[in-house]
Amino acid sequence: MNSSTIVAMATPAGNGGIGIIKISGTDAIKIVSSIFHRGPLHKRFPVLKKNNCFQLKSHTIHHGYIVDFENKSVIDEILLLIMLAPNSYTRDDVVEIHAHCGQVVIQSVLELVLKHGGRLAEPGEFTKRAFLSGRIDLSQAEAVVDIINAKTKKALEVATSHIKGDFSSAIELIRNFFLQMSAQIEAAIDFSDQMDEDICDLCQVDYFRNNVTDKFKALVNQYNDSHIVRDGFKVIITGQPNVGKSSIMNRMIQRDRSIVTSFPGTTRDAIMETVIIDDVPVILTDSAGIHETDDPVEIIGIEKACEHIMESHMAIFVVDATKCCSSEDISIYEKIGNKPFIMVLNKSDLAEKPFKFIPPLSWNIPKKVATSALYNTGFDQLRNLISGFFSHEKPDGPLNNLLPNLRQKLLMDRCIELACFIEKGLLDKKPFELIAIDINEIINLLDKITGNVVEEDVLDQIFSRFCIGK
Ligand SMILES: Nc1nc2c(ncn2[C@@H]2O[C@H](COP(=O)(O)OP(=O)(O)O)[C@@H](O)[C@H]2O)c(=O)[nH]1
Ligand SMILES: [Mg+2]
Repeated sequence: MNSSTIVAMATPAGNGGIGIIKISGTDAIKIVSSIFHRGPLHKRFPVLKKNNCFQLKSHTIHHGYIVDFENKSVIDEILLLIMLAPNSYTRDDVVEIHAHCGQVVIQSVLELVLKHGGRLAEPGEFTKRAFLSGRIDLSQAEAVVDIINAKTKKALEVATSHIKGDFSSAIELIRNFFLQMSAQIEAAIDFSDQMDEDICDLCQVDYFRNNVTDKFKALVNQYNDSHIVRDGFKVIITGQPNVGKSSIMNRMIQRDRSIVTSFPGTTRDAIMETVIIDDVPVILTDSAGIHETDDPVEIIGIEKACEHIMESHMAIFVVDATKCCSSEDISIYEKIGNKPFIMVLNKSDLAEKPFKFIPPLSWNIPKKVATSALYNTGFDQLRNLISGFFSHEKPDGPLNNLLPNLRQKLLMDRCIELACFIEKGLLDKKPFELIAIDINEIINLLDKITGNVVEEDVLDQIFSRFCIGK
């Protein structure tokens, strides 16, 4: 059991029907016992009485009130859910308080729990406890974030398959293969004088390739082919100030998210929104217009915009169709560098054909489209062009749910390298002692994938992606 008792709001902040406050840890029951009045309150003469929650059975729901007994004040009428260790998400005692969802109510309940010995949970700390208690493995914990973040049905399907443990089982199968192979090799080393080499049947090169190397490769290919289905395709909208970047963003997401004005330099912070195109989450970033400026805030915005260009899969390079290509457009073209991009000639409603904007002959422009963000024209074509960029990265057939995440894929890249070494070692009849070293390293990597062995900083990194209260 964990020593400290953690508390957090498990539902999103804001006003709503119900807000859930989750408490987990050794003192969870003690804490609610000192703040919970069970049952109805007499309307005219309410008698406030602490309830001994240690008597309540696991997995039961109770109606009552959260009360600050010290100040004799009732905070909210609530439902209390009790889930006793070890049959809970964290395997500790867990209590959920279902209160009304208003900022002040939730804040008051949280403060009361903190006053009675709770501590605010870190992001992902409930799931981290579920992992540390052995209830779920690491890839299942990571799938919890994926479920929360899933933007498409397919992404959700992959995440739920991971949480069921399908991915971990696939890894476990390969790990078992190595454990058996390792045992055979140990025996072969120990009894090398008495045993025929062929006794190590798992060491046949073809057998090894089918059961290990090809399986690793299939998983990594699956990542390369399909990860954008889950992780999204990042698109930056860039160009000079006032060309209509924010208007294009708003048209793409079909609502007014970015501020649009006729004043250049309005957008400073990068604004991100996701749209679904052809079942793929496309993460659009509207950024500051790139040009020469002395405004220090704008300069920071422009630096951020350039960083986003680097991080994106592709750029939408917006130019003003009514204007000639300027030295600033040329400098933006250079910043885009080798990234794939679509040239968008915006404000086409104001422009006469042929457009004034003529890109230099030296530019390599694979795709371009004329739009009017004002009159909403050209956007179906723009969406089609974007999807053309990732269609080859999308699986043709149904997506296999065994889709590793980036962390797992990078570990698997190393597994493939080692598996190829082992294959070669087996072919060249290298001493088993040498092969055993690589096998141990692979087992170690597989343990990192599932989280059987994992460093603290990796854990911190994984759980920092969570929201508070999960
Ligand atoms: N006529 C016309 N005006 C546009 C179009 N797109 C944007 N604008 C206007 O151009 C100005 C700058 O737009 P904005 O989206 O803020 O540009 P940004 O600085 O590149 O983000 C605003 O006044 C918009 O209303 C368009 O396609 N046609
Ligand atoms: Mg803007």
